[in-house]
Amino acid sequence: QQNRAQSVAILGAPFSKGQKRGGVEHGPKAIRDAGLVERLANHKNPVHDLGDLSFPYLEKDDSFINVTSPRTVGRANQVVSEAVSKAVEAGHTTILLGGDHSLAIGSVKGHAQQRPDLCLIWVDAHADINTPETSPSGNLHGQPVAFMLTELKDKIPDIPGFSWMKPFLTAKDVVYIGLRDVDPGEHVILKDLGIQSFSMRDIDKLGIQKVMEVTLDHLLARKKRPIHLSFDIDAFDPSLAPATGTPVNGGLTYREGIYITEEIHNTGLLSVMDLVEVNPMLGANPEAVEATASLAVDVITSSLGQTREGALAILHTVPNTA
Ligand code: NNH
Ligand code: MN
Ligand code: MN
Ligand code: MN
Repeated sequence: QQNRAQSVAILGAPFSKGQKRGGVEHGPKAIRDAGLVERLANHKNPVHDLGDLSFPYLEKDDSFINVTSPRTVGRANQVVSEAVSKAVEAGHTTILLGGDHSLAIGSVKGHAQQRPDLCLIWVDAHADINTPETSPSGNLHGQPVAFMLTELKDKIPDIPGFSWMKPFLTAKDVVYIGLRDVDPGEHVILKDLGIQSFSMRDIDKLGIQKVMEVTLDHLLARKKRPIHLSFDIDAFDPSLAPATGTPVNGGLTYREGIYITEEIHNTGLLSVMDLVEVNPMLGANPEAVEATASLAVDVITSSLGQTREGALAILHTVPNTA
């Protein structure tokens, strides 16, 4: 329960170069406009919105192998890494608002700088563990986990923009939840490395309660340690989260998604969270965008202790009338 008393820091990362669709750089604004800070107003600890990071855009950034914008993505992740590391060092439970999911490279790396024993829960329709060679798209938002894992060190060539980081995480420290669109190369990697993962089929079969029990047991049974939650909004069913770049049918229900974050909150070990891939330019109408951003807010507040029983800050007694 070591993080219970911690303040919260919010970091915006308006960045989109890890994939090719415009608009996801407006994710942080959409999530703030959906009332994130207001909804955390009765959090028991101070909430600091640290504003948006700014990223240098490099004019000349040729593809490497098939990887698009390697230098721009690498440099942005270096900025993210430093900011997350600083926020964690300052004692904040840190929330990174994306932006596309390539930002997780810097976020998890910066977190690991302060908490090398962290574990990673990746909630996503996709496994994001392509290597530059297996990637069907060349988009770095489909590759962040591959950059982190020591086991894949020899599969990742030296890519311009990434010389500042080395792999730092091992496969047994990662659990996936929500998968339903895994590329062929990713499938082999998940199997070879024996990564614990729960696809939507597994959730259908076991139920979300069992999935969370096994997830937390797998990561925490031997030793309590900080949790990094990397939450891609496309884990949800597109009916709930339409404003995202790569929606895939058959995703999490609202209740499954919130159950995941409630269980993570209840460990008291959430240390850093990414909420990524909200793209306000992709909803069919303003309502679709608002629904997606508002869902993102619910996921964050639930991770920070908003309960369906009513409590965020806990009122211990009912106030008397004077
Ligand atoms: N797997 C595909 C790729 O590598 C799609 C990744 N898209 C995501 N990942 N949104 O979460 O490009
Ligand atoms: Mn993702
Ligand atoms: Mn995804
Ligand atoms: Mn609580």
